[in-house]
Amino acid sequence: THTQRISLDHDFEVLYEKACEAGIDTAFSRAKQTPVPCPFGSAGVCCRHCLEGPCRIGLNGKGPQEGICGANGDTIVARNLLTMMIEGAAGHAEHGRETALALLEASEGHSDYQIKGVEKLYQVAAGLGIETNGKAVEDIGKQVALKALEDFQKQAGAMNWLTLHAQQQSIDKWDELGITPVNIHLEISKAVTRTSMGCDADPINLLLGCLTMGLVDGFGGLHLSSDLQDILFGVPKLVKSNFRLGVIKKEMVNIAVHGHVPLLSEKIVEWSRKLSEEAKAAGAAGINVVGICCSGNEMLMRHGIPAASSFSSQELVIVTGMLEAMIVDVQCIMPGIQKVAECYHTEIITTLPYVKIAGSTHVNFHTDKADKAAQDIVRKAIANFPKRDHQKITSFTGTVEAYAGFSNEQIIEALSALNKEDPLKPLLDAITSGAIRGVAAIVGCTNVREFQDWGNVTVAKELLKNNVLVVATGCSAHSLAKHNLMNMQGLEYCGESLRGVLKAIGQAAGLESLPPTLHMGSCVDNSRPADLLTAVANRLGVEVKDLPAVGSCPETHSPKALVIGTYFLANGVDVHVGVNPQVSGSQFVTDVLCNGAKDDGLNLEKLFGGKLIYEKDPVKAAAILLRRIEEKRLALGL
Ligand code: BF8
Ligand code: SF4
Repeated sequence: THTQRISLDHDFEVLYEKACEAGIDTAFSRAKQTPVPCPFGSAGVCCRHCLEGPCRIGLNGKGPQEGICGANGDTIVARNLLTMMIEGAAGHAEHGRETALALLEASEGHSDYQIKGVEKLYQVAAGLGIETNGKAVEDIGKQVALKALEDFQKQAGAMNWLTLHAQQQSIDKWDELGITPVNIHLEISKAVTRTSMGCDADPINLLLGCLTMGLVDGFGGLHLSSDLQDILFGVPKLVKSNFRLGVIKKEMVNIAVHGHVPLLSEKIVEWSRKLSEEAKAAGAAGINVVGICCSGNEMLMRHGIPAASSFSSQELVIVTGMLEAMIVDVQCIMPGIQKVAECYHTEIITTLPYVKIAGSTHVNFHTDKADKAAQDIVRKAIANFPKRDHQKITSFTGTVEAYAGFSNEQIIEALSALNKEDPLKPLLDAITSGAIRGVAAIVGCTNVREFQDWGNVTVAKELLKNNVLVVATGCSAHSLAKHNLMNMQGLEYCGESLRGVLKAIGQAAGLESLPPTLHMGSCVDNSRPADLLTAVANRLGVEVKDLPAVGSCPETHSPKALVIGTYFLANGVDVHVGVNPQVSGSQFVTDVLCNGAKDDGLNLEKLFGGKLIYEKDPVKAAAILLRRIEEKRLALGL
């Protein structure tokens, strides 16, 4: 029955049952043990910012309406929201900082990495105003890395990466509101201070602080990471690969890469290829790397590595009994993987000094010893191959083909086949003529409490049917790919005029068609749809907020998804979340975030042009998004 189902992906249902029968706990079974989340936390009214508390505001006006210090529900809800924003932005900022350091070290020649994306390097350098004439690549790389690191330490002005990517009208608006970030660490530290006991108690001011975190995340996390990764590893190009559990091969040494920062995964992929003879000597047919979460997306985008799982089913991948090692770096790694791994021969290998799991193997990773670390790890996986328990293996044969690698550079290249001088024109024509009604980015997670893939896939299909161009990133891209929305079979879900446009562009570029949805990468790669929107807006001579464009995160799980959404909100793009954003305890905060421009009082739509839409039902959500797209078309005179 439907209530027992956990995923639209049948393979995971098989594994979930297998785990339950074997008495192995996973997130899905743990979620069933606490069927109802705490109502106070869910409403955002629980405060534990000091030792007089924890305090909580009574729900529906019953019980205490202030904490001991006098903080009311509006303040507590806004402050808790900001705390989530900080957490999300900090993760992406660390990602950016590590990548910047890696670029610096590569440029200085004391690292195992080299600059592969030379063209992107020149482009970013030019945008930053760095003189490139007559300079060596390493020299330019160093200047770019230093500019990036400056965004963690400058004390005045605006972040370099913000000026590099934002529209001037937006910058003016952010300046006027006093929310433009100066440097990433400064803003995170300031935000932590303002959320602490006895500091900011003005809910409006706290919500503006959320928007600053959105900008820190968007520019210091997403754009900075994508740009520098493209410089180090090359800009993604069209690739074809596979999704679903059939990508795990019984005869191979299977290694899963899981997490976010692709520095180590790049080396794992490289050394898996180089050490395949050693795997053969151990009785395997070779080495097979598969992806989980965003490290998976990164390896898919640049190397065509197949993907095994998104966030919510990560533990179940181990239950196949065929995984020799799961290599994790940072973020969205469930601690639960270790206990599941202990029921099999799988070795969990943590790699960062600040992300360890008790009981797991730790191999310390640093850029100057990356080759050595990757070799050690791949050899550990090979050594585990003979330890498999053949009684415990469940293998799958089904895979689903998917196209990926849709960087903006790749999209523009495809469009150039239609119009060499003005590549964006065919896309603009399709939007203005109405063949494409608008653009939607379906982003973010899968969530254990949601029926996996269903929200993501349903929103996508509804939008496609109504001729909206859909791009995807993160775990939602896994959902769409697994259900044929990134291969030609899925074209049947597209409305006729959208299908016509996809075919015209695809065929000019030498394909049968573009796939129904375009995989743009990991979660930090939400910079890519943002850049696409900026390019389209600039070309049309309007602001991003004016475009018929929306973002949707149907199966939200992570604070990172919330802060990415906030970045889009600061740019005036409507953002849908399908999971409770935990602000219902304050009508005031809910109104500011979710009310329309015509409503009384101050709200996001009035200030920026877009609003937060919370709707659990994906069909209803898509209908709201379509309405918003049509409203924006009308305002543009389309
Ligand atoms: O950064 S989509 S569940 S894995 S948070 Fe996490 Fe959400 Fe997946 Fe990638 Ni993004
Ligand atoms: Fe209670 Fe105020 Fe302390 Fe929060 S900061 S726990 S509301 S006393």
